[in-house]
Amino acid sequence: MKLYRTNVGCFVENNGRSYPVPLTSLDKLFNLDDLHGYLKSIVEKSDGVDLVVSEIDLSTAQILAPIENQEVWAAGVTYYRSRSARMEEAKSAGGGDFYDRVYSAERPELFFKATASRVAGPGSHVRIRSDAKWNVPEPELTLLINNRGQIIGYTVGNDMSSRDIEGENPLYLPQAKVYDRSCALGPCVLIIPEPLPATTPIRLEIVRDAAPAFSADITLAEMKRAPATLVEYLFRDNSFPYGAFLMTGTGIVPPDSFTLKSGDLIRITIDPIGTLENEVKQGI
Ligand code: DO4
Ligand code: MG
Repeated sequence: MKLYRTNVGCFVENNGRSYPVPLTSLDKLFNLDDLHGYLKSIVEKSDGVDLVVSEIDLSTAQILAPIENQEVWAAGVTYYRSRSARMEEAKSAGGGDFYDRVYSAERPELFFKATASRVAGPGSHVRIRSDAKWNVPEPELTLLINNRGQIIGYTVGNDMSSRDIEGENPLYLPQAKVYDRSCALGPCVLIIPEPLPATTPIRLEIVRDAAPAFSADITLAEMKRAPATLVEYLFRDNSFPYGAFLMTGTGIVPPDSFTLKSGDLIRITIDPIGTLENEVKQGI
């Protein structure tokens, strides 16, 4: 079941039909005892009944990022490709070794990524920071976790990153990662009681001047760490009264010669969830 946040309230979509959700606060929805059961009951109550056709429906609404008061955190170096790319970019700063060590350490890399005000929704724009020259999107499966530390859903995330700033000195990571519109989430949250299969593909496409500029795929099977372990570390001695989003790291890094430009279109698809599409802007 897919949960959408829109400019006219929340909707649940199931088998191609959408239904308004009476409880419209995500902060409340995410902490329900059984969100999946609640959404299922909305679908079941409405199915087979002649619905009063509402003027408001999902097809005409503006879809927003599925976030209210949740913090967004991110895991890093959870795929071998990310470890190698970071080691290369930090070599001249002498910091490459850290990435190799964190890849195999028991404790994962976790960092603060965004608050709702810094998150772009589907169809809106993400930003490149004005003082960065080498920038990439990072397509990441993103977990939705309730205030009890349970994974209750999944969305598509883009952890926009400035590789030149991050590579200059690992201590610059927060500046490379956290700025206005450095994060995109959406288009919905897939609320399912069971984990996504390891065969789930993540696809990144970058379109420049209406032509493909880069594309790649990976599956969750290549992730080094289990989502539940990442969540366990995030929630250790840390409370999230409204729940949290946790981006699980990127397994796709474009070649070192590639940098994003204003006007590029980033498309990230995780099949059971959907496609998150954002245009890139710099200096706006
Ligand atoms: O260690 C720096 C950030 C890593 C990251 O964001 C990722 O692997 O996705
Ligand atoms: Mg990342």
